[in-house]
Amino acid sequence: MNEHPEVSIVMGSKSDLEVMTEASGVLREFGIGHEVRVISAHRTPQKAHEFGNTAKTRGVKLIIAGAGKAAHLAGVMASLTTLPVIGVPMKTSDLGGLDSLLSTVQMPGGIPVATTAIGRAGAKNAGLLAVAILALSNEELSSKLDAYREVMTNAVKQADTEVINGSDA
Ligand code: RP5
Repeated sequence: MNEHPEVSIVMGSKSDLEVMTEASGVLREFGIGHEVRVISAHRTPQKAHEFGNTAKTRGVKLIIAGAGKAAHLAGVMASLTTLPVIGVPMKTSDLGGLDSLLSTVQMPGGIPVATTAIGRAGAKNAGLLAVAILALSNEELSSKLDAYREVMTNAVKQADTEVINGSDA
């Protein structure tokens, strides 16, 4: 948490928190100041409007919004600010997250939401996408992101070597 966060992570319900910690974990790893809030487009609409309207003046540079079912939070945020908004569709018990995905991704022209995959991978990628956007104007962050990618690439190469050598197969 941070008094002057660069990134806002908002979610429609506390039930989204466990998944959304994937995003905050990435931001923490990269040393990016962020805040985490529960604000619902449907259950607390006034709060959502106030939050979206004031994000830019508070110094926030981008918003990550996670929501499930009729997932309008990211779209509502995007309608209230010109900051980049990354939407994370939550997996749901009824429709598996397809409901959240379509509600988040199918924005009308003019109000963009950069939508990630459903659930945990999407939340993690939202964090990484936020890092990539901030890294455009931050060389140190850009180098950290390169190093992060290299570690991941090496892990896959290592796994390939292990499978080729038959140690795990
Ligand atoms: C959405 O409805 C939330 O983002 C959550 O994913 C879903 C269910 O919310 P709860 O009923 O668990 O609070 O607004």
